[in-house]
Amino acid sequence: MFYTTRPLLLHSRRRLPIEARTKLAQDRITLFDIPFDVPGRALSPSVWKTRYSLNYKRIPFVTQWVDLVDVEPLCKSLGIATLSNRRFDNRQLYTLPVIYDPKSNHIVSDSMRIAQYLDEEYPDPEYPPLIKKGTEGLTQGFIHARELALAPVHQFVVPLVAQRLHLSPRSQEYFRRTREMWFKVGNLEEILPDGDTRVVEWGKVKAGMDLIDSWYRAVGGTEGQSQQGWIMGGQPCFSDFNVAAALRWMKSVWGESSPEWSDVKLWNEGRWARMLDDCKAYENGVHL
Ligand SMILES: N[C@@H](CCC(=O)N[C@@H](CS)C(=O)NCC(=O)O)C(=O)O
Repeated sequence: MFYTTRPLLLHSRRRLPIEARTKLAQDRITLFDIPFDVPGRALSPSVWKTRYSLNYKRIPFVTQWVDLVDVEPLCKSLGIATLSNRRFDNRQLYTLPVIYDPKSNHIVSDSMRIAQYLDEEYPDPEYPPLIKKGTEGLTQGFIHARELALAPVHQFVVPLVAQRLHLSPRSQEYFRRTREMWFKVGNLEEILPDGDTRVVEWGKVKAGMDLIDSWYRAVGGTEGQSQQGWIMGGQPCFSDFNVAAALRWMKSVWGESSPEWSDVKLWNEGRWARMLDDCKAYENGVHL
């Protein structure tokens, strides 16, 4: 793998040993991401949370592409893991995003911890905050509730990732095998609902989006009719990027003119299409 193999330490933030530093850019942050065959290569929803975060704060970074199947060895070699108890096959699941920041010589994993790290190291007012001080717990609660609300969409997206988006052959095999284990099916296509089940399950996706929409409508007043696009009011924050990253993933995998996206973009008075449009401003990086 990239770096010397060290004993596994489960940290979500640590200083990088000296011998590993020389292999990474020293003039800007490195963001580790998984390459897919989509324009721009970046598709992973969790890594998009960090892309949006870095771009929103206008912090320059470079992407280091890591095959999906190499995420675990990379993280082990860096001595970094997400502190989640998510497991596959009784094993710790190693995930991206991970960043390396030469400014502090820290390596940080997990999109929420990265956002907190960026706010500490690149503070307000020079850099806009991702998570306002004092709202860390609320943000974590929002993210958890958002994940539960959108859980029904996975069955409509994950099989299509395997069918349409080509990873390297090793990663393609890994993606199918791990997701079949995750959903407890022999073949990933089994989870894609059809017929009457599809109607019922699609209704659950709509109910999830309606629930999230109700949180946005509550912003800024008691009327429940707010048209403001961001959950904290005037400016976007990490919670918004969490929603936008999920939407972006759905739209990229289904395709702009798919029946699925054609539905979603009309739901909730077009809120979701508008949100993705507004987030376009944070899609491209800052170049030195
Ligand atoms: N809570 C984590 C979740 C990260 C996550 O699930 N990342 C996926 C990519 S979207 C991953 O790296 N999966 C590795 C694998 O499936 O082996 C975060 O937001 O950082």
